[in-house]
Amino acid sequence: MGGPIFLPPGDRYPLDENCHHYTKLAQVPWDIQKYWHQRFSIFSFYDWDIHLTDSAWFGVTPEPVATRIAHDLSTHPIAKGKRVLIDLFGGAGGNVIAFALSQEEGEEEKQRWDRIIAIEKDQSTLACAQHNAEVYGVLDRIEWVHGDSFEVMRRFWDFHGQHSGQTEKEPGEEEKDETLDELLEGLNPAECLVFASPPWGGVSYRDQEVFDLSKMEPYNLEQLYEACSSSPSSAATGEGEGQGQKQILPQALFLPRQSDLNQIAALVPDGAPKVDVVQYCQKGASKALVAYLPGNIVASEQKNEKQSERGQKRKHHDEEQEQEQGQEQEEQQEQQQQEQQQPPAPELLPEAPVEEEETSMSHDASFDASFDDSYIQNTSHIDSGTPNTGSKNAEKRKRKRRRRSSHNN
Ligand code: MGP
Repeated sequence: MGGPIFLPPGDRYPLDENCHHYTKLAQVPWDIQKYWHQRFSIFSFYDWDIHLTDSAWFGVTPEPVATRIAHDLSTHPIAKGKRVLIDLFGGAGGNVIAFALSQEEGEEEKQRWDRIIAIEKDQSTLACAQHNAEVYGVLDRIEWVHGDSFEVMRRFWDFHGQHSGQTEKEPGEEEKDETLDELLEGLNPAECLVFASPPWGGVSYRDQEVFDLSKMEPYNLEQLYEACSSSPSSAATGEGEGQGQKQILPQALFLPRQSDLNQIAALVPDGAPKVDVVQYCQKGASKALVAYLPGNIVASEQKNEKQSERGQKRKHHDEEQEQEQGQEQEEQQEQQQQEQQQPPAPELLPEAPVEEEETSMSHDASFDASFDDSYIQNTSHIDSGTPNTGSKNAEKRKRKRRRRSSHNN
């Protein structure tokens, strides 16, 4: 494969022979049958033609967990002032769809993220993610990059500080996609936050009592953290923002539930804000933890100006949306009147199938950078089987898309 490629809006990979929508147990390879049985708790819209590659089943985040993480991340202190989310391992879309659906707290209809960039190395998996995002009505909310996320981040730091060069060069790296460069150069690091749900090196992670993150394969914890940091040497010689200091993007890392917390705590520099680690559970058992690691990039004045420009554009966009909403209300009233006269029409994206009752919750553990064994544990509940995508919202999204396509015609 050559260097990473940015897929311009509207461009997508077709589903191929590695992308499957299994409908019968007999079709499912034995090692993923366990996951197939859980398919509706993984994607509540599974029956609406969700596709996965066989290897994606192992790492895909179940929807209630993804929805809860998206909510927690939206409001987490590490995400304060961040508007751009970069998902380093997009996979089949489990997390990125939930991010694209998340809204500003207390402001219904306002997207939490201005931009969401999903990076995925495997073309078939990326095709599944795009297809699945379309099923959930958020395909055009996500910017898709096909390629190695370490190389993408190295190029990000080429524009915003020099990278420490810890990652190896990929063959064909010299064939640079200029549109990707434009995308990366246009990003403001002060607005960016990284989410990473990396491969954990197969299912054998379960056998370890405490998971050694330095041995995680193919990428270990330190490599992930470094990919989100500028090189100390460039910071030391740099001018202005980040002078003398390594720049670090805030990160939310999705890791095995029994990960070694000391290794996570050791990452953050002395004096950095507290690190949060949250265990995400289903049926009372943890599926994974997310480590919320603070960054250190503050917007400069110049960047604030750019932000306010963008804010103006957003405002413009919001006004357009308000107009659309007004139109939508009128349409709804019309529809209600028609419904009183006619039998109900079938929904375009019907109510998701309801799974058997499941109790899900998350345990929160917070600890200081100087972690000492005595962290607090709280519990809160995930509303499993009821993602924040009701059929009402799905229908709204479909209607918007219909209107958009009629605009385009
Ligand atoms: P699991 O290995 O099926 O554990 O993964 P579970 O459900 O406890 O199985 P049991 O047999 O022990 O009961 C649990 C969750 O972890 C999955 O739903 C995924 O969300 C996540 N997960 C598992 N793996 C192997 C990976 C991985 O390699 N990468 C990522 N990012 N997530 C994974």
